[in-house]
Amino acid sequence: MIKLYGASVSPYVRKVMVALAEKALPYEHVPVGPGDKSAAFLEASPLGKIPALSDGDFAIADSTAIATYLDEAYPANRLYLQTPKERAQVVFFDKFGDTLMTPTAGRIFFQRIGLPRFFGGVTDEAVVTTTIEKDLPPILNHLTRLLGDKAWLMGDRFTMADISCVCGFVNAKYAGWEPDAAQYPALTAWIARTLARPSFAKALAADRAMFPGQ
Ligand SMILES: N[C@@H](CCC(=O)N[C@@H](CS)C(=O)NCC(=O)O)C(=O)O
Repeated sequence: MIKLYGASVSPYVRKVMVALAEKALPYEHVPVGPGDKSAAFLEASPLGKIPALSDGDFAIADSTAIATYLDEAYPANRLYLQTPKERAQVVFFDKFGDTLMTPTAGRIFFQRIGLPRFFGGVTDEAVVTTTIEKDLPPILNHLTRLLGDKAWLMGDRFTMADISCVCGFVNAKYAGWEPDAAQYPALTAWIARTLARPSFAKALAADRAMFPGQ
């Protein structure tokens, strides 16, 4: 049985939850936080980061390492696609999501929710304002250009590109920010299309205890 370690509110854990659902793979969810000291988690994630996954005697951490493992081990409904060019493009978007979109939008969540709720800190709205007004627009504009008028980032195929890039928007929405629909009509329609998939609906349902009513 596949075991996924990590709290669902992490965008990187969410990414794996959505991938598992898209591939219709049954799994046990172990909702530990980063730094959990249980032996099974530390074996899968020696640095204590979430997500981590075990599948029988195999264990691995990092959302992309996990997702690429799942895509190779369980090839039905490929999320990274297969031709060299398509795969490279999905990996590009996956990294774009993980290293740019998610961490930048994540600053809003960290300032408004993570810091006060989990670290006893005080929100710095100046950081939130800079993130929204200065840091996010170039990323959103770039993503808008890359999306064009396609249904999904890779055209007519829903892939890890969409999953990875949309995961970061979710936490920002929990913290009260989402891109303006009038300014970014194609982008916001694509986010809504992505979030409407049963795989995302299932992953977001796991967050309800923390964010009731969202
Ligand atoms: N590149 C990693 C990032 C994972 C990550 O940074 N997870 C955060 C939670 S959202 C974490 O575990 N932070 C604790 C730490 O960095 O020690 C992935 O894609 O899985």
